[in-house]
Amino acid sequence: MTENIRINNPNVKYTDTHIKAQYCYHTSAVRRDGDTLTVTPSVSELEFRTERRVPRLGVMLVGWGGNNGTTVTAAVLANRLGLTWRTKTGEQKANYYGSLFQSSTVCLGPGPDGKEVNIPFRDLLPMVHPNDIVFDGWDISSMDLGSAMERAEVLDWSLQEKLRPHMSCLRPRASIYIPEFIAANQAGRADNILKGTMAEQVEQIRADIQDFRHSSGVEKVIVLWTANTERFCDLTAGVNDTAKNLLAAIQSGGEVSPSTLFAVASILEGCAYINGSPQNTFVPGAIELAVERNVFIAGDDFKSGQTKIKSVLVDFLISAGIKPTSIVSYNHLGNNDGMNLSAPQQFRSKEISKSNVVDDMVNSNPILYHNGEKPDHCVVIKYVPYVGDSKRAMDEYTSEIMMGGTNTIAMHNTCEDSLLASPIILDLVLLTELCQRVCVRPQGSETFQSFHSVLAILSFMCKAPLVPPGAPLVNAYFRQRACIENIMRACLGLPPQNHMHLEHKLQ
Ligand code: NAI
Ligand code: DG6
Repeated sequence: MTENIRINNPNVKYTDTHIKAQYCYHTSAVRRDGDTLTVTPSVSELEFRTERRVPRLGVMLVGWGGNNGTTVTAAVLANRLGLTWRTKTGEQKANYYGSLFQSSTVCLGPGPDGKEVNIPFRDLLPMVHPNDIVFDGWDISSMDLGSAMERAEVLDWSLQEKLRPHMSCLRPRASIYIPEFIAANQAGRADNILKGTMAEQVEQIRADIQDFRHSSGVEKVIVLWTANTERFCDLTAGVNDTAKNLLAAIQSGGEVSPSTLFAVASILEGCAYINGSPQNTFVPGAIELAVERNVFIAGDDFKSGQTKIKSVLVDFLISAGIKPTSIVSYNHLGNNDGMNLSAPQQFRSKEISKSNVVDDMVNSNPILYHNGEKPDHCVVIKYVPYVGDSKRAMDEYTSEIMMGGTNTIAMHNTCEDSLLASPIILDLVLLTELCQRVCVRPQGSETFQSFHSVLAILSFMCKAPLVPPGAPLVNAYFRQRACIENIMRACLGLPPQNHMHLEHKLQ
């Protein structure tokens, strides 16, 4: 199902190449004088310009041979080929469930019968279809993607049999391996590694990106890290605090993580770079380099299951005036990610990423939380090989309710981790690609601007969103979703979705 949207408004113009929309952006500024808050609304006239032509998109995955890498590649192939397969409960058809753009809808407004007209999210603006993405990538394990898909134990066997001829011919490129950044238990699969100095390895990654671009005929390349979680990198003045120092550290061999080396190579190639893992890939020098080169970066850490629910549930509780006082989140999983996270430093990266996700909601409610008070928040991850990719997440939310009452919500979630992460990988690259075709002319300016290099609109898909300096960090699920929807609506000159339904509420 695909819908063609046409906006009937003189402020929106369709040329052969662009959608041009005049847009009134309403905001308010608040000032406190003693006990009085003065709110001053303002409107600025912006022009949004969106390129209509959708390019042939290439996506290079770092960690291509892992559970996420193989699963997302297999899922796209299965959808492209329209595959069906037998399971013990009947015939299954390839789909993109879990993808915001492919499988959720947005409301355009009421139709002639007064009923809401909902369309696929992807149809709001011209977007790349995931079936058209060409994949490539790197892995420290040389295993071909057919065998790696089998190693991952995610997809039904009968689907694997259908996919194997298409997957086995795909082989990850050799990658950068610095053993100290990931768990020692990963050493056994590292048989596909680049040699040479750090600077030479970065040059090789750049050469790989160029080779992929030329050999596949894609017009645009986005690079995404879905490799092992690394330990945090030390932030050191003179090493990674500025773009210049970071580039110098790569030449001299200072402490630079593989994920940062990939980020630098991508930025230097003009390719957007997305970090799907929790580590601090985007050291200040990497952010500065991206800003200097006007290249998008985004992260960190896919928000797939337990954290996604947390960003809904805590938002619900706090916005309902209920006070969460303790949040305890257990996970156990048995895939390679779980094995890597069983090492303390790699677990610590994930613990940090999973623990800060309620801060914005807590800080938004000084009626419930005073003087820096926060709920107790505990995150536990255990490696249990038997459950494989079928992660178990158990959460207990305890809250204070009226008059000293206590409300405890306990939840148990079982799910294939990589089947949650794969559609998020697709959404991340598709939205990044769209943002590369959007620019905005601020009121009074002659020139159009692109979004800030730190692409905060991708926060919805990330556990620990990276935002430009000074920008608000939003974790709350529906605010993040509304941000994407309303910015896409702005590109069409449509006002933000307000859910007021005033036309039904008056006499
Ligand atoms: P995985 O362990 O199956 O795959 C990671 C792959 O990266 C492995 O094939 C490994 O050989 C490779 N690798 C390690 N270091 C590398 C390097 N320097 N260069 C190239 N390849 C390298 O893990 P999985 O399950 O695919 O997850 C990938 C990442 O995504 C992990 O960091 C995980 O924490 C993160 N993540 C996963 C989520 C999920 O729901 N599956 C959600 C949020 C984050
Ligand atoms: C266990 O926490 C392993 C992790 O890689 C998670 O599965 C992953 O980060 C997903 O986390 P969440 O909280 O979004 O389900």
